[in-house]
Amino acid sequence: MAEEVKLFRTWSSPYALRIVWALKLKGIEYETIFEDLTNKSPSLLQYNPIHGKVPVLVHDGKPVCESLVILEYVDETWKHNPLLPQDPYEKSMARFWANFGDDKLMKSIWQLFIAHEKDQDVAAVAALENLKLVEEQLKGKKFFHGETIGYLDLAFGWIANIVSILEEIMSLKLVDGERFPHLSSWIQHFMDAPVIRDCWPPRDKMIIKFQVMRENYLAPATPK
Ligand SMILES: N[C@@H](CCC(=O)N[C@@H](CS)C(=O)NCC(=O)O)C(=O)O
Repeated sequence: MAEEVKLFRTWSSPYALRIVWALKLKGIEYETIFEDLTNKSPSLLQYNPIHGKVPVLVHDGKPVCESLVILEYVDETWKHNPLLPQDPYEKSMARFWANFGDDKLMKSIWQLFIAHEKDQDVAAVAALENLKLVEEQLKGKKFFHGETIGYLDLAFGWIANIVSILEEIMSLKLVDGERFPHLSSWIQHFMDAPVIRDCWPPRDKMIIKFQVMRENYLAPATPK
């Protein structure tokens, strides 16, 4: 019997995009279920009762939640075109940096994006320091694990897309070729790969979405 693979996602989620790319790189057929996060479907809440978030991958009726966990599940289930390094130390380092990306880097860039003007310089220093750490991981490499796209490229994929969207909205350049030569060249290689390029959400829609989010964060609280 053919396997049943379903992906619950939204059109814009950078976390879900990791799984779209992984399934594409592995050549796995799947069904997409687009969620409206303002009105989550009963299925999403059933499959991810703890967080109620996308992405959720459902494989033959079994749900897997959290994008980095799903990436590992995909890699271990369909072993061709491996995403994670095979060496245990390399693998643990890949997990470490992926967690750093979500826990520290993404948060610091978001803090900068929603900072009021007076707090922007301090927020920028934190974001740039974190970006510098990623830059160092890319020295002498085309992709994070060498010559082909792998787990960490997918985990950091949002940098290639969302950072430039936030930069455009803030009218501020964070990742430039002079300050971040390795990261800039990685972004170019990553964006140029057809498997990646073909899946980007529409940029104009993303700009509007993030603009609205920023305005909502920066709007003064209305008195009660
Ligand atoms: N750590 C989660 C984060 C997923 C996440 O934050 N997804 C957002 C969409 S980008 C979501 O579903 N938000 C709905 C909510 O917070 O209720 C992962 O890696 O999968």
